[in-house]
Amino acid sequence: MSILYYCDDDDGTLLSALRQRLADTNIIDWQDQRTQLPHSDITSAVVWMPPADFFDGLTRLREIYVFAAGVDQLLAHPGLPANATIIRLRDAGMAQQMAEYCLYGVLHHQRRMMLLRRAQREARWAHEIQADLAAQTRVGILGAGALGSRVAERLALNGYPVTCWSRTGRTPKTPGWRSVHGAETLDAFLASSDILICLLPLTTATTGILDAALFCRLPRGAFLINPGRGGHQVEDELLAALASGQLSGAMLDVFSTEPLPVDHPFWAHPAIIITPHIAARSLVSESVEQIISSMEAIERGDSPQGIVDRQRGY
Ligand code: NDP
Ligand code: OXD
Repeated sequence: MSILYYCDDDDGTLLSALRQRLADTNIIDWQDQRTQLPHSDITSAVVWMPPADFFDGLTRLREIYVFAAGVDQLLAHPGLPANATIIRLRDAGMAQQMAEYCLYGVLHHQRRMMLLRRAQREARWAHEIQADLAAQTRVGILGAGALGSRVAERLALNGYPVTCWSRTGRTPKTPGWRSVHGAETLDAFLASSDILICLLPLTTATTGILDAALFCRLPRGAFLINPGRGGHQVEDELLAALASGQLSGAMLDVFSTEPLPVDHPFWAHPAIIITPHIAARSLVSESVEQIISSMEAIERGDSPQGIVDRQRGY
């Protein structure tokens, strides 16, 4: 078996870990110009953001292992072979980091850090700025998957009332948070989200979900945390919601264009915290073990976890 490899931001660590664990397998680095690709031998690929011509000539490709949780970029790839099975990462060390990221954003808003930092810049002793109690700060999470559910668990431990909204629902395994699902629950869910976190995959159903119509269903002054995908947020409608006070602030990790262009209005906005798509990264050893156990499952004729449903888009 030969595996073709391309992971956009790998400094070599992931490739060597894969080669070490799969010592008997020919792992071909797509970027290695010295390699003559024996295209017809390649049945598997490990990828993250593969270039436009990556799939050219891979007529026998059966499985594509994605070194990420989100597969929206891959599903949009014009050369994606129609019949290959796509297997994505599940958690792989990301859930804990995502929980920390979201906890930081929630604390930032609940403890009024934006206002306190502003007062500090003015050398103003702003004793009147008081935080709400965690128990009074309702958090809504769009998505109850590997990441959303772990974020819910973490925030519930910190005393926030948390509700996750998803397509089919999820039974909480720990106390302190609840799960609702379906379009008919969305209005009530949004109306009781003082802080809204988006951890949905980007699909045709979720593109542009963070728009003016959604923002106006949140309580006035709500705070948005989006580590999902840039395609979820309608940027000018987000700016308008901040300008009107419907939203009091936002913490954004993802953008429709990444890196965020230097002249983008988000950079200088006083109520927006920008992070450069670093909320959670896949950890190498967890990811490699997960990819290998998926390969073994397929070899046994079993169905590995993390198979992407192309129709659903995640
Ligand atoms: P999962 O597939 O495990 O979970 C997705 C959740 O979204 C599920 O609860 C699913 O519901 C729900 N969902 C999907 N479509 C809809 C819809 N149309 N309406 C309502 N609910 C919907 O994904 P993960 O938790 O692993 O990851 C979520 C996303 O986080 C990724 O797709 C990626 O975009 C982003 N991400 C960002 C990172 C970063 O560093 N910024 C790092 C990693 C991921 P159901 O289960 O009922 O179908
Ligand atoms: C992912 C990501 O989807 O890093 O894993 O955004």
